[in-house]
Amino acid sequence: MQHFTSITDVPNPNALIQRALEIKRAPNPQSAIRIQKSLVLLFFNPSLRTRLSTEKAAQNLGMNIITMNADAGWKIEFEDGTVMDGDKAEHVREAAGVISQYADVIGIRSFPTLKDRDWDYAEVVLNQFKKYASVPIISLESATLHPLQSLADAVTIEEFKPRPRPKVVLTWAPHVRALPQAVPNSFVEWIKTRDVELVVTHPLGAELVPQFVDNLRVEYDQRQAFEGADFIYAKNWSSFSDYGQIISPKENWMVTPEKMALTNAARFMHCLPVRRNVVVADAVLDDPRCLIFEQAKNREYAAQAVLEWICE
Ligand code: SN0
Repeated sequence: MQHFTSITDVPNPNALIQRALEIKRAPNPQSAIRIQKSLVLLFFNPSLRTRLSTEKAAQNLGMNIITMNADAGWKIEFEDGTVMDGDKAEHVREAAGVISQYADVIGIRSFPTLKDRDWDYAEVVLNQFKKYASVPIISLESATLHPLQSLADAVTIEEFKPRPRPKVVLTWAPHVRALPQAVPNSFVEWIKTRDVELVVTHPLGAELVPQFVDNLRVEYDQRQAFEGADFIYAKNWSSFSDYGQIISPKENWMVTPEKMALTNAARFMHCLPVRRNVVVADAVLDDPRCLIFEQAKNREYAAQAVLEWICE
């Protein structure tokens, strides 16, 4: 069965990027595809863009959409072979099996614990749904990846690149809370397949999982990394090695106008939500070169391209 949980599920990522751009150029053609199928979106965590853009994309395709916050249902047991005498009322075998009776496609958002690295990186929630649902699964951000975001980001870079092989810099930025590594893992996984010069910059201790960054240039000096950049993509993530811990470098890693001045008039990108004046200064976000709304808009086309492909 065809799922969408990582770029590795997609035989031709470039075709998906081009299709999203095509939908954007002609969103309502006469021949618009209508898909008479039901999509159930299940959220174990908060969402604004993912929920709205995926619902909108499904509506554009004429799909039937049912969205549910997981905490409105019974608490789900994900381990096989357990004695269910605790607080969890329903096993994922039944939950996934039942949702499959109503859904032709299931979208799931499930953030990491940031406590148990092996459990998080085993993608237990997503994989148990894959195992026990009888329909395709779409990731709405899992413990370790956020492919719908990265597809939209790839679309945005394709759309706004000022030269054939732009320099794209993924920069770690400060935050007050411990955040997942899903967005940076996924960004690297997608963008390293594009024709770009990709540089990752972060302080010591913020190293990403080696499997995603192999062969990539990692720069510990943020200013050096910014030089000549066409895109600055900022994101905080918590430590992978000291798992789930907040990283507090001595230098200030916030993206400022002064740092942006080192770039090749770079376009600023962030997946949102963003903490103003912690991750990035107001002046960078409010600058016309900032692409946050374009990224958010492209989430709709990315989701539509994925739904079309999954429902083929
Ligand atoms: C999530 C993350 O993975 O970092 C979702 C990003 C699309 N972000 C947060 O949880 C931010 C929470 C905060 O308190 O700022």
